[in-house]
Amino acid sequence: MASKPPKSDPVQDAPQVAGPQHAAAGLPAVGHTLRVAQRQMGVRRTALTLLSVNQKDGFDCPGCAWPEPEHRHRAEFCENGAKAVAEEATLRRVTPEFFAAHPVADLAGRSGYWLGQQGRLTHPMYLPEGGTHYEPVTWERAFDIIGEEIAALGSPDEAVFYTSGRTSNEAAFLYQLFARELGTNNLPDCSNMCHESSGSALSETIGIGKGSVLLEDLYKADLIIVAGQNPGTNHPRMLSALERAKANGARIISVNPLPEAGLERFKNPQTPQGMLRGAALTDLFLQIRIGGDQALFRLLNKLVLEREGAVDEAFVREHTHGFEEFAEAARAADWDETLTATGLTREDIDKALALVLASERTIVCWAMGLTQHKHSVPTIREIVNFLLLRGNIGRPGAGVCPVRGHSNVQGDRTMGIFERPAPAFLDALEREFGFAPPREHGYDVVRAIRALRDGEAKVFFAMGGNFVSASPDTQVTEAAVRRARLTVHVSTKLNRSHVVTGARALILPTLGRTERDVQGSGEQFVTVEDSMGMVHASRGRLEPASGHLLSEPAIVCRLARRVLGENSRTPWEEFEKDYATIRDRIARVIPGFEDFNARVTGSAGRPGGFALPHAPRDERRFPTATGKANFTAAPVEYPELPEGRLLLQTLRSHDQYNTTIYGLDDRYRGIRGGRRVVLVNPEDARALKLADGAYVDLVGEWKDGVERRAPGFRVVHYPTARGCAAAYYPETNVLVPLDATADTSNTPASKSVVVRLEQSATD
Ligand SMILES: Nc1nc2c(c(=O)[nH]1)N[C@H]1C(S)=C(S)[C@@H](COP(=O)(O)OP(=O)(O)OC[C@H]3O[C@@H](n4cnc5c(=O)[nH]c(N)nc54)[C@H](O)[C@@H]3O)O[C@H]1N2
Ligand SMILES: Nc1nc2c(c(=O)[nH]1)N[C@H]1C(S)=C(S)[C@@H](COP(=O)(O)OP(=O)(O)OC[C@H]3O[C@@H](n4cnc5c(=O)[nH]c(N)nc54)[C@H](O)[C@@H]3O)O[C@H]1N2
Ligand SMILES: [Mo]
Repeated sequence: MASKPPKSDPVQDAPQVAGPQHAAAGLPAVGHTLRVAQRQMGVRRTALTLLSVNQKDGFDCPGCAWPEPEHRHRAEFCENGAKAVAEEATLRRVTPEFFAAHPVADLAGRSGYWLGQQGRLTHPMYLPEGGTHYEPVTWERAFDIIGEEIAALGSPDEAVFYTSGRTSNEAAFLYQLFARELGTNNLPDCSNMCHESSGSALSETIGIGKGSVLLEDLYKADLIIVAGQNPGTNHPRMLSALERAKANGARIISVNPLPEAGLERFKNPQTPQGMLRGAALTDLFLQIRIGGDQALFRLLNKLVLEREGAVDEAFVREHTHGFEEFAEAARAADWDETLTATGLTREDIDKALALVLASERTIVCWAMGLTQHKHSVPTIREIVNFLLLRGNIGRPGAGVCPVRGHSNVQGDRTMGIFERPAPAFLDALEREFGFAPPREHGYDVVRAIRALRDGEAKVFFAMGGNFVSASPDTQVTEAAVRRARLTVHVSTKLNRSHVVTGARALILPTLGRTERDVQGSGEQFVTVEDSMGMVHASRGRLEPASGHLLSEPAIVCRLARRVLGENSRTPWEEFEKDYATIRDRIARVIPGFEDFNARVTGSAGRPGGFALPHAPRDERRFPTATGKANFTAAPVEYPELPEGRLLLQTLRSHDQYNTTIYGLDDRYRGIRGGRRVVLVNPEDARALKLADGAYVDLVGEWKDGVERRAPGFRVVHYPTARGCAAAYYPETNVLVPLDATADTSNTPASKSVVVRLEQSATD
């Protein structure tokens, strides 16, 4: 039996602390997985559901974007994938009766955890202007309301269309087509807060904003550097790949302010010996200060340049541009400055250098620890410099590996979810659909919030996600969203964005990945693209959570018909009926998708999907402005820390999926029963006179002089790098200033927030 959702809230946030663990996965993870899943789904549904995750005839795991190995285990899922599935396949329901019993004002006082635990949304719901409760509404009336508000806008650019990264390729393609036929490029997405810095840095330097390695490259690498990533929690299946790479002789360096259990040792739950002993993964742990990575790679580059014969000169000559300028900047790198910026020792860096020089095939993997700083783009460019120097792009076992978050965030971008679309993409849309797409760039996430705040955007529509909680500067963002005329959320589960609304609001409940999707032409499947550019099908098997749900493609088609009417020549009705007709159009618009339907269903030979082309990886061709891979030479930056302050990173616990909180434990970090904790190095804590267990307010300090405060965090003495602190997102998003973003990519700098810790009034 599935259990009932929690009644009480706020839940007792009383963290208990036991100190960090040194290994991830293994037996406790298996037991934990089954317990969590059964609580939401009951025993039978748990077994049925978990067995079809990531199988060739099953659905793509909504957990993360890590690719599926070719030889899949019968249970190709991980603890956290199972939790993501259980959240969606839960038997709990949020019905019209629930909304009748809970005024919106009451729901706005609940925690995100409580809201999410209530279950799946079952009916379209409407909050009229001045209303106190959401009321059930028909789909037709819902589309009419959106149509009315869009018609009342002064310009289509007063509407914003956000996307989270779970949306399928088919739905994403239709959604951007709809927005552009309406006349706007206002298509912000979660990527703006996530890997935008990777995309910006890579497009400029190698000519394509995606990673250049496939799974088999990891198995061939000599050296894998994992920087700013916590795969034990966020990409658990990556640990199996790292384990296999190690067995083949790879060495692993992890670069992180925190010792993360998953990277230390991995107990593979799919092998008996793995369960018992596990494999040590990290050979060298560089406990870096937050934001020190650019300085580290710059110095490594200098040291490689100084070493006779270490540079791949033929590659540099033939395939790159800008070497001289870069080399000059790198030679000027300064040891002392690097040691200050990184907090590392000379010995650490010498050891790293030895591993770098011993490796013929090097891969660098990274995630949010590198992308969410002011100087993220130059940091990632420096990693590209590092790889180019020794010819480590465009050959087996080597390359750049930004590890994506949401399971289809990369695919959504490929489908055109982007506020700054390439002219060639718009030309292709124009040819195929016979309309003139808008050419002016639209709003990204931060710009969309400013536009809402300033009254320049009035309709906010979200395809999934939890915009209000995921975005920075919570108070500013909430006030901005409340100024909208209309907010609309296509969602599976209740979240805070449904209760912080515009004058009018709609919740449109949709099918999840796990559910059967039947349309006019029969049962449908959708497609997704993983972090390594592999495209494959995803087909749900479960009965939908309610008979009133529409699929995401169906919602877009009906919305487009209602809003665009006679102005659109696009066959929306046909698209809704048969998703294969959407894929036929994708095949004609987006390079790499030729013969899409045949290749993804396997009738053209290889079953289980295909790899998108990647010129640098496949042919060492770099489609940049110079036609070569570009070395770059930005000045080294690192965060400045005033006396008595700490640099706070806002990160994920083991029991959450972004703003979805599964539970209150962070097992690998030894924290249980609460989320309001701040991890502080014991030396720093001593200097600040903060005992373990003391309660503090985190107070943000930024150049705008505005005080941003997150009250009531328990201090945990924890072995993080000196001067650094860590606390969970989204509770700490109140501290991230809207305007504190990465240069070029405009990604909120949510991993380097200067804070002071003040004793809580209640302490
Ligand atoms: N279970 C689960 N899986 C997920 C998610 C989830 O919330 N839960 N989220 C998904 C999404 S959308 C994403 S983007 C990914 C996120 O995956 P991660 O990027 O692994 O997620 P974070 O928890 O933000 O962890 C950031 C890591 O970077 C380190 N770090 C912080 N600052 C620095 C720095 O300056 N330098 C270096 N070298 N390291 C630093 C932190 O200590 C931490 O280990 O995971 C995806 N998968
Ligand atoms: N401070 C700080 N802020 C951050 C980050 C950080 O590290 N620190 N990380 C950033 C990152 S990397 C990201 S990616 C963003 C995440 O930002 P979002 O993607 O906006 O947030 P999520 O929490 O993943 O969205 C969860 C909601 O998605 C809905 N949902 C789930 N599945 C489906 C589905 O199949 N279809 C539809 N339509 N809806 C569905 C559910 O209603 C659920 O409540 O947050 C960013 N914000
Ligand atoms: Mo993300």
